[in-house]
Amino acid sequence: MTIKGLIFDLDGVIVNTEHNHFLSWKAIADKLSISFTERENEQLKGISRIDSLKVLLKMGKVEISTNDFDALILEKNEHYLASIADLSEKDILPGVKVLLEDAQSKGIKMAIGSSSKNARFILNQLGLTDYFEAIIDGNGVAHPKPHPEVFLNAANELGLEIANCIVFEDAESGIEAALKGGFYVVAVGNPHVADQASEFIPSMLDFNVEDYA
Ligand code: B16
Ligand code: MG
Repeated sequence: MTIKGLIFDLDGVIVNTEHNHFLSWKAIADKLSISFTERENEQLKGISRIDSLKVLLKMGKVEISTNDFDALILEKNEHYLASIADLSEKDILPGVKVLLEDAQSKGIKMAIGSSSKNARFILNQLGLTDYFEAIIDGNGVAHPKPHPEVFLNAANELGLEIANCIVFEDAESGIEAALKGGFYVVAVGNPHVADQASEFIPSMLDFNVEDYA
């Protein structure tokens, strides 16, 4: 396998904002009296904001009006944005910065493939934007994960074949998306999805780009 490109999911792979997403959805769930724990949150990881609320409502068998749906979507994002307002370089997950530096020095191209509409804000806060030649996020795809569009667009923008790219993911929906797209997928950090990917590593510290050269 000759690696020419690395495509990174954002939340849960580059930065632990998945926990912030969970707490924001938990606040909405509590408001709707829906029982919601980290276990149920696994189903929301990686999917879009709108799809997440649909799944949450289904879990609680709750029906609401379109106006209330839109208001909750806004409320969730305001809660989430307030919780990540102070995000900075110190929040980058272990091993990520070293890998980005290493890959860049070897001429390996890098992209972001995220469902988040806040991806560019987060990357700026972390000071990582310039490492990525392509940033495909929730604002740029018609079909969110588990559809492979986000990763296919990323490979396309990098000008690379799918067979020469590795996707890093932490969520079931993202792994499904990458596999559907024909990518080699490394699951990072989330043991719940370890057996669904091509390979599992506990953290980015365990990934060595030389192993794939
Ligand atoms: P936003 P990723 C995903 O990001 C998160 O995993 C998921 O929990 C979130 O609902 C989704 O982005 C949408 O995020 O509300 O910020 O647009 O893991 O694909 O980087
Ligand atoms: Mg993720």
